[in-house]
Amino acid sequence: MNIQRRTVLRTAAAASTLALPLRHAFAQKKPYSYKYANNLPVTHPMNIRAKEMADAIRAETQGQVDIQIFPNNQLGSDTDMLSQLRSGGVEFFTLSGLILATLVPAASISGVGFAFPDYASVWKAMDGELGAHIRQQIAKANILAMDRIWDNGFRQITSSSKPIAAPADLKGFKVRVPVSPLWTSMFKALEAAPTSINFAEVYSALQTKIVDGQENPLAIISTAKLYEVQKYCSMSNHMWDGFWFLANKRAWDRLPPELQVIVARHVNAAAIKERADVAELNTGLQKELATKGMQINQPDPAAFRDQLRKAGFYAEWKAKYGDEAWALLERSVGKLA
Ligand code: X2X
Repeated sequence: MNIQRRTVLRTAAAASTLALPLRHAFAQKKPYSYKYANNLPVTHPMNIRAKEMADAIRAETQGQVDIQIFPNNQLGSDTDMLSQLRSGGVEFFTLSGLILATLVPAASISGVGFAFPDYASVWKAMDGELGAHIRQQIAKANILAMDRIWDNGFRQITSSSKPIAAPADLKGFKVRVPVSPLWTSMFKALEAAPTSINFAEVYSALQTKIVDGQENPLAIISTAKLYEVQKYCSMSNHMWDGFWFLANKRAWDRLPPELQVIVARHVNAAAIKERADVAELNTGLQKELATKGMQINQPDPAAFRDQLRKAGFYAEWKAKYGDEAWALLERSVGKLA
């Protein structure tokens, strides 16, 4: 070994010893490496806005909060991800209030069939008293729900066997519903044959004909390519659905208050942008899905709503949620039952 090389090696060794305390200080400046998991394809507006949001948070906190996104059920089904959120295996998770109701029963009230006539009434309720009521109930389960719920959308029924034009078409119809008591109850009241399946399994359940149909907003029917395994799409608008952006409470409390403020601001801002994206997507998607071969029909929602009323659906769920919560819902949408 020549002298020059030895000198270089010695210098390098000295430098790395000196660098140790420095490296430690740097590591302390980036202690919050958090995971955010969700069930949607990367092309869905939720993941597009979430990526921008994570980038903005990283930039504004100078790398102190680094959120890694795990889309598309990479970490498991909604049921798995909910347990991971509770144990701290993931720090953030977006979940439909209706599925969260398996843990926090009050959280499904926003999904009562045909409750919301339009987006104006949705945001009035969810950004107002009804949303605040739900977030309080979620907090009791040691989970923090951020202020602004993200949009999933108004749900439509798809099928591989026939269009759903009237309530009679749902009789005995084998339909996948998410894992949630309200969903099962509603489709039973419509006399369908619902099966609870996590979204992670929906494409293959449709492909292998374990079920004949499912229901989801157009943005999901499109981005999850459900049109490849479904022929008919009935614009039933039978319920509105949204995703609460949830945080593990212990992980959230580890963030210093000034970082919490930054994270919350970006998460809520991303939700507002995502809502606009989904609304815009849904207006153009009927045409696009038709060009992909789907047959789209427009059933009359009144007939389905009457069927739910006759079956005692509204009375049953009003009793479950209680008069107070039901009154909060009716204040935004008018009398339901
Ligand atoms: O599971 C579904 O159908 C989905 C993707 O819409 C929800 O997360 C509720």
